[in-house]
Amino acid sequence: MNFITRFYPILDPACFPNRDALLAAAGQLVSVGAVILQYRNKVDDGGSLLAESRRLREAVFHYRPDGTCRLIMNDRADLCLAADFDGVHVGQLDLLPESARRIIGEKRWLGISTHNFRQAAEAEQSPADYIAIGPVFDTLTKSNPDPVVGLDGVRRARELTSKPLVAIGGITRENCQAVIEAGADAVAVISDLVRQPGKSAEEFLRILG
Ligand code: 3NM
Repeated sequence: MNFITRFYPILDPACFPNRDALLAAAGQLVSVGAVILQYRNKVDDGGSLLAESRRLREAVFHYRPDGTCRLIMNDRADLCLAADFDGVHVGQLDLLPESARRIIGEKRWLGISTHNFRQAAEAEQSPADYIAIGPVFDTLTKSNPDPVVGLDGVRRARELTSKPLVAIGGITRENCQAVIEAGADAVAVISDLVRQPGKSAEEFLRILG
């Protein structure tokens, strides 16, 4: 199966000076052609998270009223439903994929983060729709990141799974093509979008084709 796009932007409020900047970034990403967007908020309480998710959804719908940009909630299957997002992405310390699937149902997307081959092999057997592998390169964005897996890690993960494979961690416009060539279906990006989201997204989309 091919992933819907090679470019998977993630918006994390911790990377932006304020919340208006985050919403503006969402609008820019979507208006230049991003068709998936993950909201990753590791700090706020559930109520604030839900309120911001709804604003994010409105901002995205403003540019894509046809709903063709899929919104993915990080970690929280309950908020995925409450905010009417299109899917949830869980980590190794979040709900098990089976539990997340029970909450979100069959139609919404489920992604899972993996950081080594044992986890990737387990994820292959899980109800996840796609598997993320990382960190591919050094990253300053994630606190306590797992050891870097490198391009070799992407290649080995590719051999382990037939599900769509999303690579994450330290991916930039400079190295993204190599990550795709190593076997990833898509690259997930946080920090290389922050300074100029629209311009950066356009460049990713152009490079990745
Ligand atoms: N997850 P940047 S690495 C959110 O290894 C996240 O699963 C990772 O941010 C993993 O593009 C990471 O700024 C951070 O490096 C990605």
